[in-house]
Amino acid sequence: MKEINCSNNNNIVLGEGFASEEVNFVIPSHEFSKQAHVSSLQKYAEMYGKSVEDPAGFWSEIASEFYWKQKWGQPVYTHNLDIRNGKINIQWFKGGKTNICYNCLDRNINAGNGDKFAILWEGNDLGRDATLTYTQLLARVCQLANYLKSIGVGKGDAVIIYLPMLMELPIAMLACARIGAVHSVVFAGFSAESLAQRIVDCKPKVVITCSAVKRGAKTIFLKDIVDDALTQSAQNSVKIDVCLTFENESALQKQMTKWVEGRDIWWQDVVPKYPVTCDVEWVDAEDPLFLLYTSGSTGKPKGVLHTTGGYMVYTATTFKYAFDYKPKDIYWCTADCGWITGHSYVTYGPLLNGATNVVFEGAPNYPDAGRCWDIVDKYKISIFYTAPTLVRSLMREGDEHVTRYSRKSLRVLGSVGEPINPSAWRWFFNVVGDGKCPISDTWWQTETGGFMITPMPGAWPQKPGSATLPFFGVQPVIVDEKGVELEGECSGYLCVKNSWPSAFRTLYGDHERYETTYFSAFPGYYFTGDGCNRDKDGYYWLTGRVDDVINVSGHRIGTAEVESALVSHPQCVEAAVVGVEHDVKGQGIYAFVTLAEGVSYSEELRKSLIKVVRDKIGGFAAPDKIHWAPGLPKTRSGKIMRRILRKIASNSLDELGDTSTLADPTVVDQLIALAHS
Ligand code: 6R9
Repeated sequence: MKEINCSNNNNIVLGEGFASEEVNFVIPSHEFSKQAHVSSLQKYAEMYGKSVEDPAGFWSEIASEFYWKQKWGQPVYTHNLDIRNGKINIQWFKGGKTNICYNCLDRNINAGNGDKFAILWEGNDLGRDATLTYTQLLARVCQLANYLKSIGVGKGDAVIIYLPMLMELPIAMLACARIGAVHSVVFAGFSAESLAQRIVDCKPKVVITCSAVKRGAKTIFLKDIVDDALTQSAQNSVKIDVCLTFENESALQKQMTKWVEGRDIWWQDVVPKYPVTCDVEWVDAEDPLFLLYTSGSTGKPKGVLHTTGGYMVYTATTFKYAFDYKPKDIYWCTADCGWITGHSYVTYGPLLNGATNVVFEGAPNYPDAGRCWDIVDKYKISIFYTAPTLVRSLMREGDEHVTRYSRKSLRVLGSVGEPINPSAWRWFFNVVGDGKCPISDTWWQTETGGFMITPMPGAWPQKPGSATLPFFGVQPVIVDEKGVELEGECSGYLCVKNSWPSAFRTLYGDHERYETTYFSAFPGYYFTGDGCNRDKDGYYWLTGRVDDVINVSGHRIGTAEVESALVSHPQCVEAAVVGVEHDVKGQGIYAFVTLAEGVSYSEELRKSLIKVVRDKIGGFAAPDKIHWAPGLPKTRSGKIMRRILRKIASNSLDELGDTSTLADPTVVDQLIALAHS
């Protein structure tokens, strides 16, 4: 591939933050395009045209490649995305009976791929690894599925999975899917309190965890966190009868793990005793597959609910096209299954395609900054999918950590989680990919289930920093603040018109919140919460969240969640949290904190405020900066003016704007004076 400078004849309007960088096109090589699933913009345009003109026909044809116990009924989909016409509702392939675990495993085995590796597992410590073929994976899934059935878990029951990136994590997800149970994976970096909150919300029949995990040189005692969470949930009247615990012996052995007799069961003591075959529970396409909690603008995390059929068809298809996946590829996504990326593009998308999938337990910079490329060479990885924050942190360590490895197996790179700044894009492209691997910068969300705006490698030129064009069937629109759809080159709020198969169907137990959060701001559309520019070539440039959600290292954190953690500290009376630009994390967390009368600021207090956030949410949500605030800028009606706080946090004092409408304009001067204390 070559990068050509088009800045003279193609001056593209850049997204906020990228304004000083020149935009170049990166043209796919002829050899790459020739072999790609979608080899040209013209071919894409034909397929895209069909997908939006006849979504039912387009998706039915693809869905027919999967196994359905019973074919879906007509119409193929129904939806109402317009709140003015009544309840929001989306259905795809209703009446069809299928099972996603069967389609991931049995279907691929029946097609002759039983001996192909499904999972290549790489442990945290060098030299620890393991593999599972499709046949072996199915056997492990069935044993767990049988065990779960034996303790009374059945169709529609929730199961909480709090596991690190062991093979047992995708095994547990697939076992739930096999018996129609609804998994809810909680990222193993969440605190006991966050885990308890999720347990109380979805009331699982069982919690699945492990003794502990090593990440880098650190051991994290997961079972202790679960014990604490189960005590907290019992205090909220949700008692869990079974805590199935995998002994992760390299981190912590059985004898050292705290135990509650009668409730806690060792995975290794029970699961291997069960048969290696297990009948499939055929479920309706619209039966729930999983719940995944994500952060929103208000305090309580939202249980995003995905159903089976549409999610299956869409994740498989996006995986195939956006990565130009071919059966001989070896694929590695660095995301954790605790986030949506791990659901759709570690577990389901790759396995539905019969791919060989690397699952990595450890930290990507352990024992040193070359670990990723060591893994790439070890397994001859051809598709490598990661987050901009990792790219930026490795970029800082210097090229030699990359160039001392061959990486010649790589052919496609991917990025997700936040906008990738052009300089990180170029480093990823030139240094990691040796200038030959297209980068799929995939824009999507927990709510969307799969890729929405993404390059198709080989089909069209890329522009560093742009997610480029919509995937099949996706109709993005950019609206102004009044909800008026903008045409051509423009800048505004990103919405989506019409549904796509893997759209989330509701927020668990709170359909009203689903409707107000996503479908009320701009009636007739799904509102993504993201700002976006479209350039004159029709390319989309995501500019970040426009709501009160911060994106830290690709993890979504609600400002309200951090604020409520801070104010739970006995010495904090008020807190306002904003995101600020951060070199590695993309955004950092900046907290303005007002203390109780008579309490004075101290380093010790700063640490204890950070600790309270770690305890209530998890380490990844810890504020980067605490700014002591004698008062907060508020309107006369008491609303905190975050706009002003963002400017103070980013030291853009000449952009403070009009402060005269504040109830007390002097607080702004006080805050500026304290900015460097
Ligand atoms: C998949 C995932 C969703 C939010 C989303 C947006 C940001 C994700 C992006 C991106 C620009 C990309 N985001 N991918 N922004 N370019 N390629 O990350 O889901 O955790 O729900 O976050 O992440 O702001 O709204 P989720």
